[in-house]
Amino acid sequence: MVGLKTLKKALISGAALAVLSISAHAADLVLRSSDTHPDGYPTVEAVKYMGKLVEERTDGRIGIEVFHSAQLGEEKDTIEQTRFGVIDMNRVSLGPFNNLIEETRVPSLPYIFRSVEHMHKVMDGEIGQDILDAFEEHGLIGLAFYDGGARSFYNSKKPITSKEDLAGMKFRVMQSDLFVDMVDALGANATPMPYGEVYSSIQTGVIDGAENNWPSFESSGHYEVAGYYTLDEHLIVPEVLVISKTSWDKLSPEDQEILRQAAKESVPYMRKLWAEREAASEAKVREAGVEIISDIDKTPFIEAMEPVYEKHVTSEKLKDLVERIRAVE
Ligand code: GTR
Repeated sequence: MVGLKTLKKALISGAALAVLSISAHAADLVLRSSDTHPDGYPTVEAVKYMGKLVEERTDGRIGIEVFHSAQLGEEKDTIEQTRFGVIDMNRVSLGPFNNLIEETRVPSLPYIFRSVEHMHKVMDGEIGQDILDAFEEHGLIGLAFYDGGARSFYNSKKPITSKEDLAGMKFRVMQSDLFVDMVDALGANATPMPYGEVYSSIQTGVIDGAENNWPSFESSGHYEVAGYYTLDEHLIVPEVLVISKTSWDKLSPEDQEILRQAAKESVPYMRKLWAEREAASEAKVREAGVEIISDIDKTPFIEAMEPVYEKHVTSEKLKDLVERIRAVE
């Protein structure tokens, strides 16, 4: 259910959008797409690339404008707005979908993927398609999965070299019950909060740290306030590009196909940018003097996740998805 507050917010942003969208694009129909990341980030560039393809293939009838840097709001709010057609498109992590779409919980499970390559194989195949299909009954069409690398813990207090070191520490997680339980199971305390509040929360000591991949750790500036990064790689959560079903249903089947195809073609482009950005971000963070702890035994972390799987893999459908993912070589 959408609360009144959410609706009001959506309407206000809608009005702001109407003004914002009288902009650079000459296309007859400009689809507005949200992203929390700054301009130049691989996800932002990939959606721009998709827009270029769409514009070319529709002879300029349809374009995409990316509103980066959370200009349209934080992920949880923009997801609601996309569901109600106030925002046309959205590039988000699967995390904030976990409470809404149960299928998204499975690829968000800690240590479900053995590697990024394993994640690619799963999400590029039939399982990925099944998960994309699950968005439709929630007012969204899933277009493509992007990469979000591997997420690890960082903090402002001390080097974490084992699971025991996490005891009692306070970490921000994305707004998903699954991630709250993940951090709790490791003996730490989880604080779900929007991405945009993390920097100041670490700086003022409201939390000790957070967890993310190299590019986000770097681009958000969190590394400036959290000098210890432990590569436990507990999550390899894919990111997703969705379009509002309201916007989708207004398109002809031919144009829908053009969008689907362009989204698909933006994936290898995104992955190339991602690999470059990962390396560049790591270099920048290391140069800034952040202490990187890479020699860490992941086994106790993996073992601690058993109750998290028990609690969140609740239906036969989800159990089946877990098994299918594990069976992918
Ligand atoms: C990033 C991800 C964002 C957002 C952010 C977060 O890695 O790309 O979509 O989910 O993490 O932690 O909120």
